[in-house]
Amino acid sequence: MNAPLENDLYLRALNREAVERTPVWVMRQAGRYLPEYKRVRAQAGNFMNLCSNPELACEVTLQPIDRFNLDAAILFSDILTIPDAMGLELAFETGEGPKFGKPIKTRADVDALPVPDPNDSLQYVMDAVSTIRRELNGRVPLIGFSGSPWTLATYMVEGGGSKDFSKVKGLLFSDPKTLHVLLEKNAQAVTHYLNAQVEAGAQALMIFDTWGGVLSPTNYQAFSLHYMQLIVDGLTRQADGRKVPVTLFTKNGGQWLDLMAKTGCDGLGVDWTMDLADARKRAGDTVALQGNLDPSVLYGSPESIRQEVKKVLHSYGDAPGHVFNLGHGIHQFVNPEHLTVMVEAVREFSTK
Ligand code: 1CP
Repeated sequence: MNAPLENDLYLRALNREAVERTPVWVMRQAGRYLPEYKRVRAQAGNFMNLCSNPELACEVTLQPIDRFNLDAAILFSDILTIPDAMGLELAFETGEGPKFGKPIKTRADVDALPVPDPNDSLQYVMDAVSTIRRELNGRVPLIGFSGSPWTLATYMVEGGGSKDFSKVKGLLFSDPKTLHVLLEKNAQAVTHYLNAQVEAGAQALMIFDTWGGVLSPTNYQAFSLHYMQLIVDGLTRQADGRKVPVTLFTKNGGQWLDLMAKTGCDGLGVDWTMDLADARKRAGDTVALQGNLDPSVLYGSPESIRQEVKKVLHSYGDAPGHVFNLGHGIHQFVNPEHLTVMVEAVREFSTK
């Protein structure tokens, strides 16, 4: 039996219920800007060892909760665990981004891809989820996550990170049918994976569509949003007698918040390129909004961080349904004490 939840501000805000203060967590809150993370990462030897060791993954998940008293924990893992489980051979070289030993090159590669059973080749992720949930002991809810089918496909086809997405866009415009087959498999894999995370103890879900914003409007709908819709339709939305809220985040997707809200998700992540008042107008009133401080604000002085936090809270206003976050992941070179300033400012300025 898991302990009852002591702090459910995050879940209530996603449900657009009134809250005493605005909950706050940070994308990439566990990571290289924290000296305590770097120590555990060095102990693990490499990034995948860290992800696949439930005790170490649990330890780094809890580090930012202990240090900053955040209102939600996020599973320490990566979106690229799924393509790795499909056989693409993920590796993280030191100082470099992710690389696949066997990227997708041909239609035959796509046809040969298995849809992984999450309780087999991804069992290590589920073990991390259940370990973290137990160790959290009800302090704050645990967010499970995955990449969107399109964002996963960009890495699978490019073979790693990319600036121009030439290979995956080349495929989109030369052989869209093959890309659709790949996206369909990714959508199935993500749906099973997220449902298994809920089964293992995740209390909320987030889908990262980091690269949806590089698509044209019609292609965004056909190649990214459509597949996120399939996932939302297939997710377990209730666990332990509580709703399991789902948040969708398309970076650079502000212009599509209305379409994203129509998927039936509970929350939308907003990056810093759109004001939250405008985001609310566009998204309508059926979803909560998460965001959206520019991550670079944390390079500024404590006083300017406080002012910028105030602006974000003010742009959202007094209505319920706001989860404070950065507009994208925290940068590697940020001083962790500046994050303390941010979190304390959110508490101070949003307390009712
Ligand atoms: O060497 C290291 O320690 C690796 C750095 C690192 C970390 C800390 C990577 C490699 N992944 C992670 C953890 C991670 N990744 C989390 C953990 C939980 C938390 O937020 O604290 C999450 C949610 C992710 C998700 C992720 N991975 C995304 C989507 C969110 C986003 O930031 O846009 C993406 C695009 C990735 C791919 C990835 N993994 C790692 C890197 C450096 C990258 C980006 C590669 C690129 O440049 O495209």
